[in-house]
Amino acid sequence: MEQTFIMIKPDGVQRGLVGEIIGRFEKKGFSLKGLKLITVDRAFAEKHYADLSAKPFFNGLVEYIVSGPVVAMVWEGKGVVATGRKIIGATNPLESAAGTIRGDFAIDIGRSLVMLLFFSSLLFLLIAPTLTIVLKSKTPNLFDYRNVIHGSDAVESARKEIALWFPEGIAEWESSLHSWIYE
Ligand code: DAT
Ligand code: MG
Repeated sequence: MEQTFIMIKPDGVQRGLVGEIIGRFEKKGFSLKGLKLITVDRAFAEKHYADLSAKPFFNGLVEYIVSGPVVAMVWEGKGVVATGRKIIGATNPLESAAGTIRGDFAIDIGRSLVMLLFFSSLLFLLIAPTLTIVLKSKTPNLFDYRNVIHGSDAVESARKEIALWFPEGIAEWESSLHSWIYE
């Protein structure tokens, strides 16, 4: 049976959305196979997001993920990777549909304000880089989305992420509701 890695990000934990988010996956019929509250360090967050290391928002993203505890989970079920992404919603909280987790609970895209500041300061070419560095160190949250939750984007990345986050392995059990959910 397919598995996916789902992580409630620090803003989701701080905002008390853990129960709500777990409830959505549970009610859909997926099975919880791994669960822990964990604060990761920079090296670990960089490893998790290694594919995005060249992106301009990478540093802000890493800062965000290490800024507080996250809830790491493994969910199992038929098509759980793709369906999990649908339950989560689009990456940009301004575009995620109502009814999805991001669509219902996230707003901020942050970056636009920084881009505005950056381009207006292009006029002052010399101070722009300094300004960006200062701004970045003072307000890392302006550089990436506050979008509450992460979900693997493919079966293969799910496998890698589960191995990274749960080196100790995950629970082996089957829900007794199985025959009520699958034909
Ligand atoms: P997703 O989390 O939907 O899989 P992703 O893997 O492309 O999206 O990016 C990982 C995270 O990085 C995403 O949840 C929020 C942040 N991010 C992505 N694109 C961004 C952008 N254009 N500006 C700021 N943050 C971004
Ligand atoms: Mg992704």
